[in-house]
Amino acid sequence: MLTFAQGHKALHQVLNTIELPKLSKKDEAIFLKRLEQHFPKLAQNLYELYGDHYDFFLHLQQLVFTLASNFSNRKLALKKRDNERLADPTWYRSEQMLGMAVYVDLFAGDLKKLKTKIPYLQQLGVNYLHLMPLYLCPEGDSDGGYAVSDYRKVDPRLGNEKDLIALANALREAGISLVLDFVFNHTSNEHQWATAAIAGDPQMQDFYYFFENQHEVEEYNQTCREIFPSVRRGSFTYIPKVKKWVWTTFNNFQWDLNYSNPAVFTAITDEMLFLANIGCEGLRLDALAFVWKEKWTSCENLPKAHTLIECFSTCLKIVAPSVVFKSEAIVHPDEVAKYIGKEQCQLSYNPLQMALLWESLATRETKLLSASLKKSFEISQDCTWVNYIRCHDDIGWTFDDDVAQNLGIDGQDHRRFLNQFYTGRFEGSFAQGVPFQENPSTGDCRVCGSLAALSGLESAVESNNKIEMGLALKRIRLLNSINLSIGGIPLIYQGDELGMFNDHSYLEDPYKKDDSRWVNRPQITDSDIAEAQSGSGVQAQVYQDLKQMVSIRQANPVFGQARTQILDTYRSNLFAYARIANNGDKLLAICNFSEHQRRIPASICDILAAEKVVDLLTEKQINQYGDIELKGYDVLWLKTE
Ligand code: OTU
Repeated sequence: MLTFAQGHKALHQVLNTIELPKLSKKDEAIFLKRLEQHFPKLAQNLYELYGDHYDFFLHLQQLVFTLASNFSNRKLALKKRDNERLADPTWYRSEQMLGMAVYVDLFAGDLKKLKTKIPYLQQLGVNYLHLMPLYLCPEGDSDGGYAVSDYRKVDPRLGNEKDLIALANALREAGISLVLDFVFNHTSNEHQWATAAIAGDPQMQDFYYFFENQHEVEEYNQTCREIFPSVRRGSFTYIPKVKKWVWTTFNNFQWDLNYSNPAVFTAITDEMLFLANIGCEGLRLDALAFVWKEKWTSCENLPKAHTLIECFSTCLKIVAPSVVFKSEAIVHPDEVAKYIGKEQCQLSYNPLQMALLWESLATRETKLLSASLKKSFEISQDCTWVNYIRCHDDIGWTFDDDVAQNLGIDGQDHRRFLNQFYTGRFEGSFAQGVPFQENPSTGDCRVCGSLAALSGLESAVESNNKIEMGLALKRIRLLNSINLSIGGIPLIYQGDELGMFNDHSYLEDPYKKDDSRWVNRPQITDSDIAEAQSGSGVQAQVYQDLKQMVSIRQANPVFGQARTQILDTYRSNLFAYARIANNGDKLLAICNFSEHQRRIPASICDILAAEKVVDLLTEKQINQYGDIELKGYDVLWLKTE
């Protein structure tokens, strides 16, 4: 272990032995101050990871140099943004926040054209835009861009580096925070590190996990989960050219980086800071659960993965403090929580809530949702959830089996039911999802499909069933209402705001046909947008409902920095929560997950302690005597006048 004082001493030894790149007097003062503040802890953490390397000090020197060069490359406008964010560190907790995730090509065509979509985003109130990976990647299958061949180059099909900078600037001027992917668990097999490794360069082979011995590979396979079992069994791919196995958690062309090598940490830090200097304000940490590996463990969520992420986060604090991390840990809720904190990720996807909203919609029961969120919703006040209903990936049925068990639910059986339900195999299901990665040995599977397809709108329209259409629209509104009000950044996935259906055209594409996640990655045309904005069909209804709720959210600070309390409704179909702001401002949300009318005693409003209570969605006053009545899938947003 290194003490804080030793970390501090190490900093001064480094500064005395390297020459920093030229910085202005003012910048040098800022940089040195930030080093003083953050480096000792960084050195302590790095020592925990790499202290047994004989050349540890050399790596510290290289790291400080990398930090300084990236700081000197940082544009004035971004340094200004750094200061603004340092003065308002929890900006992401504001009620104004509304996110959208889009593929550049599917949403706009290319980066230049995406600029012309800014007014559309603004009309909806979007001020956080996650662009799916847009870096150079293999031409055929690239896992939707998650196999990066060069972090500094833009996929030429989308534009070039200049277009990206221009877009980042335009977004910033429009008040929209850009979020980019930091795909740091793996590179593509076409990255120059990988091609050098294939050519036999031992240093570059050390950037990945190579094994000569199949027996060793099998040992790891015994304890590691298979993520894409229909692609390949086990986690390794044989590379005949070097007669070795390489670690590939995901596809064969996605090579896991070897973070037990300190040179990899420094090299990836350099890439990360390059991305920060493009002008993004958030980095999505892709597949962060897998970044540290140890024999005879699951190689997921290991303590040193957290140390590593803290190291990256500290480097950002030194060079680009306005940039925050978003955790993409789609794992057990207790493990999700461990990535959340000022020291690691300020933002985190909320996969538990996502999965359980769908679970409640299928079962019409809210007990698992309520009990799970009671246990896991509360996180540090410095951080925030990124709430979502759908994303570009599949839905995995993540919840805590012990919480389920206490409610008499068998986790494994229940997951099987949910898969059956959402792939439309369960009788009476409204959903039209598609299975993903069915595991032949375990029978596990996950589900893909758009919001409209999974909530029954697609099948209702196909069968021209008006009643079903009405119900499906209410289900979509219900899910959106929770996403917008429960606390966190609501993140809309491209096309779901327009009620778009599944897109089966991927089956025609040889590079996509085996990956059913493409069913929920539709091309969005101008006429889709026009139809939703001014048409009169179901798509327009989805869009208008959402827009109405967004404007209510953005007009009421109680949707922002307020605590969330999950309430007991003692009604199996009802879900309720309160938002309680420090200034006493309160909101009470009540949702009916059944298609039938339900009642609840109006005394639930006591939490608001007010004489006059109004539903923000209908502007109607609530009679606080007797029962409150909710029609099928109704939502109430109750507030004091
Ligand atoms: C992520 O997802 C991305 O979101 C996927 O689109 C990528 O294919 C993948 O990484 C590889 O880059 O397994 O099914 O616990 O669940 O990181 C999606 C985290 C995934 C994993 C998640 C991964």
